[in-house]
Amino acid sequence: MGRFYITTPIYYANDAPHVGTAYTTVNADAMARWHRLIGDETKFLTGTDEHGQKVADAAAKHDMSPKEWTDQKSAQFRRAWDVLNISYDDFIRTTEPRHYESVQKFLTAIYDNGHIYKDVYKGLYCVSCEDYYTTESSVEGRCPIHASVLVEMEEENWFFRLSAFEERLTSFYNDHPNFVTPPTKRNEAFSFIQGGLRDISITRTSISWGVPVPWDANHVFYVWYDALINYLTAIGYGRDADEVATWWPWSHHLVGKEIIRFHCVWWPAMCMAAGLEPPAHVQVHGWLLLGGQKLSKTMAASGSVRLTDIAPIDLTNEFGVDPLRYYLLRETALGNDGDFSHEGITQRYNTDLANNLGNLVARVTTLVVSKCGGVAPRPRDNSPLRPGAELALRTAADAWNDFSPQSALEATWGLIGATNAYLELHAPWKMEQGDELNAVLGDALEAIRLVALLATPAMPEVCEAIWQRIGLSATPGEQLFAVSATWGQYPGGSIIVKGEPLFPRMKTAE
Ligand code: ME8
Repeated sequence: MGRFYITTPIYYANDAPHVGTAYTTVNADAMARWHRLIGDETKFLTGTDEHGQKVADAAAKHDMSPKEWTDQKSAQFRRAWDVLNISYDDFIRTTEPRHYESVQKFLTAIYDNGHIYKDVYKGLYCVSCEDYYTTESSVEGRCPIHASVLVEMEEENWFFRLSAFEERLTSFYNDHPNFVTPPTKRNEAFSFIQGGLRDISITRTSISWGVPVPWDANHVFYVWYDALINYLTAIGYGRDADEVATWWPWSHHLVGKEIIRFHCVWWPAMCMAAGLEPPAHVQVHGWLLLGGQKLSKTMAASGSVRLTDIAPIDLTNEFGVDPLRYYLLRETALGNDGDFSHEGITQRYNTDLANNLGNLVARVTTLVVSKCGGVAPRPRDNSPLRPGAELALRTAADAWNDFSPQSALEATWGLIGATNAYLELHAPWKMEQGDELNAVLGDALEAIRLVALLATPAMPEVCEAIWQRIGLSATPGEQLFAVSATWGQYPGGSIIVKGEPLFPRMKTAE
């Protein structure tokens, strides 16, 4: 047992939560839940990024002050994450006093260490990225990510001497081969460093919506510079050195692939410059892309066509919270791009949830009611299902530990498939009452108990409901995995009542 500090990017408070931001947040939540299950002391941080020109522009467009606007927007994020059953321990807003204090102390440390100087900056700026581009890195004067026209900017700014950290970053990457995962994304980050680093401007005079620079009243910090520090604010940087020492060595940042440079190059260099170790690990994920598939009726009715227009809440209304969480975790390996579609969710729902999991639970509980008088039998120590279940437990646990929810769920569904096949083989529905029938059903009940334990980080409510269905009064998410994940603990003897289907089948989209 150890510690685990997991963070999501803090989302810009200029927009509403959407499927993309839900994807990251659900993945981080499943990781946090897994680590709590294995007994790690866990801290899960998410929040909103509330400074910068993009947010100031959005507020102005809505005739609001930036503060009013971000109050409203951050509340919207909290609501969405509450609906998705996100178990965050802290929700940070970069407009909070605690953040101002940490940012000012952190950047003053870098300044005092001689890594910040003043110069004039001239360049092409993308407001959506809140980042500068060079003529070479732009695409005919447009942003390579947003395709928007870049704006020529010239400012006197404070600069961070990033170029001075090339060698230290190179050694750091060589000494910490798993600093960034998956390896393809690590190589991408490393090639940024090998390509040569330029100093970066870290303050602005053109806007006032930001954290004031303590040593120069005319400047505010550039939004990315203040934003990255949120990961330290939340563990007390500048206020509680013990808390920083408790959590920082166990830090894991989960981020989308478009912000690799900030998290895997700038951020470790900033930490080094401030006299701190870089974070322990950055896990990069790919993008969900909206394929050319038909949209659901809800989506069509709201006129949505872009992924960033799809509200997670519309999807939970249609599919339920846990099925959406399952789809987001199961469909795409973390690190790859994935396709998001209404058909995809419907298919996962009908196949994996209704046919495989739902059907298994329904079959077994119905048989216990009809053939065993509702009294659950016990599993056998030497059950033929046991070796497969033990393998699934090991494989899924390794995958969860390895930030691979897709593989963890694949292994879990492997056990569901094996249990359904075991039932087909023995056909308990044709058996008379007696030891053989009890043995088959007891084994299947134990497999169901273990499946729900393994799937609880992904589907906490459904898994709790499954344990109730099989007569267990405890909650799978509150167990200690090492204690609960051994074959044969299903006690038997409980009274089982047949319930409503866990996953009523969905109609496929016409
Ligand atoms: O970048 N697929 O905030 P942001 C998967 N404030 N993930 C997606 C996605 C998609 N189509 N679209 C967005 C910022 N995301 C900064 C971060 S951190 C110190 C500051 C997710 O609101 C993904 O995690 O633009 C991506 O990195 C994040 O949303 C960007 O959110």
